[in-house]
Amino acid sequence: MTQVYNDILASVSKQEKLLAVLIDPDKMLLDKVQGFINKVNTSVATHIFVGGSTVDENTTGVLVAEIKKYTKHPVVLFPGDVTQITNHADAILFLSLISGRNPEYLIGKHITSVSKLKETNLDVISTGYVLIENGKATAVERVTETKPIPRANIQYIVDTAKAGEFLGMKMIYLEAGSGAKTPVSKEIILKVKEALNIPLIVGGGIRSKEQLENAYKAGANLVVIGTAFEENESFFNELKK
Ligand code: 1GP
Repeated sequence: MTQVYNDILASVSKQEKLLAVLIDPDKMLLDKVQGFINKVNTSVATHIFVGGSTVDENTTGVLVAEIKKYTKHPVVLFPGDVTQITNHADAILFLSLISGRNPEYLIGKHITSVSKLKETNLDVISTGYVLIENGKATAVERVTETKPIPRANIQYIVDTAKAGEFLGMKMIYLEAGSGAKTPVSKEIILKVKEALNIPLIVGGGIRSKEQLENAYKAGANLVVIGTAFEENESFFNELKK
């Protein structure tokens, strides 16, 4: 099943802007799902990502099944851990944390996940995950015990992303971290996009329409927003179709 990735490629070739709403299973109550997803459906969002750095086992499957009842948008797992794999979703970002040097998050957990993935029909999308310093420590740093790349080190960020592409990864995700004070800068997005021939995802700390537009203008193909919707669902009104 490669439908989700092929659809992303098709959208990118038509220069369509993609937006994923990120739902953290630990923060979304099941009885709130229908109302929340209705708002997603009437907004410009195109994808729903589900995942978090720390999630209780078995929570993700139940949540994704509930989400799927109310939307036709592709639901993509953005897993912090192997326990978040569920066949109720359409695809999974098979993330390798290429900004870090922790072998568990470069290849270890991937091997552990294979027996589970073989039992699913998920579109497995190899994605180079690049954590960029944003001024405060993030959950990703804490959980993975890795350091982000300093934001001033633009050439190193570009080379890291390009190395991911050369390794055969299908997308690159520039991550400032959930709830980041400052999103990934326009300059970083611009330089990385210039170097890449694969779709570019950008997320972390995007809380306004202006920041969203800035990310697209700089070259992001798909933007991920979580906290802004969690904290204030009226943000959906600004992003109505
Ligand atoms: C986090 O990039 C995502 O992994 C989204 O971040 O919660 O800050 O929108 P926010």
